Amino acid sequence: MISEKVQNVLNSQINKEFYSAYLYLAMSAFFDEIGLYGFANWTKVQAREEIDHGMILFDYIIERDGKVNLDKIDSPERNFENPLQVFEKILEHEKFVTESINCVASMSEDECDLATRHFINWYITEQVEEEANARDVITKLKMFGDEKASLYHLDQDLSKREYKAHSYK
Ligand code: OFO
Repeated sequence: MISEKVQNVLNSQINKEFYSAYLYLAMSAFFDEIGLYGFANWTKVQAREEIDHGMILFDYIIERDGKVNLDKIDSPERNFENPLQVFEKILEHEKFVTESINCVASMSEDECDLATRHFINWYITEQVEEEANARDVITKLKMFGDEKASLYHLDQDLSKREYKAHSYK
């Protein structure tokens, strides 16, 4: 059994993960519209990973005999300008998610819920990777400036990302 406080932060985290999926899908649609199909692929794969993140939390709450509460998912932003601006938004969003995950960790400590504290470590590690991935693309985009050939090559690179189902066990 989990405490109500831990249950609430876990449910709220499910909502954030599904919102993340929506946000990445909106970004993917934008990249598709402007013909950057590799960027569209990368963000679409990320959206699928975000759904996995939400589902892992969903399964965990049930495993701990808690109650899943699914809240409404906000509409994602859709006014995007260019790849650099999108990836800066990604980094900003992932930093926000990292803070939220850290709050789940500290709440589970406050509630002496060591199982949740252990469970959430998977997300803590995942967030380090997600922020680093966004930062990596930002660095490259800043380096290229308006150089179309380099953007084309980066697009080719991002088209190689493949979806692999995430699981924490
Ligand atoms: Fe689920 O990590 Fe991104 O948002």
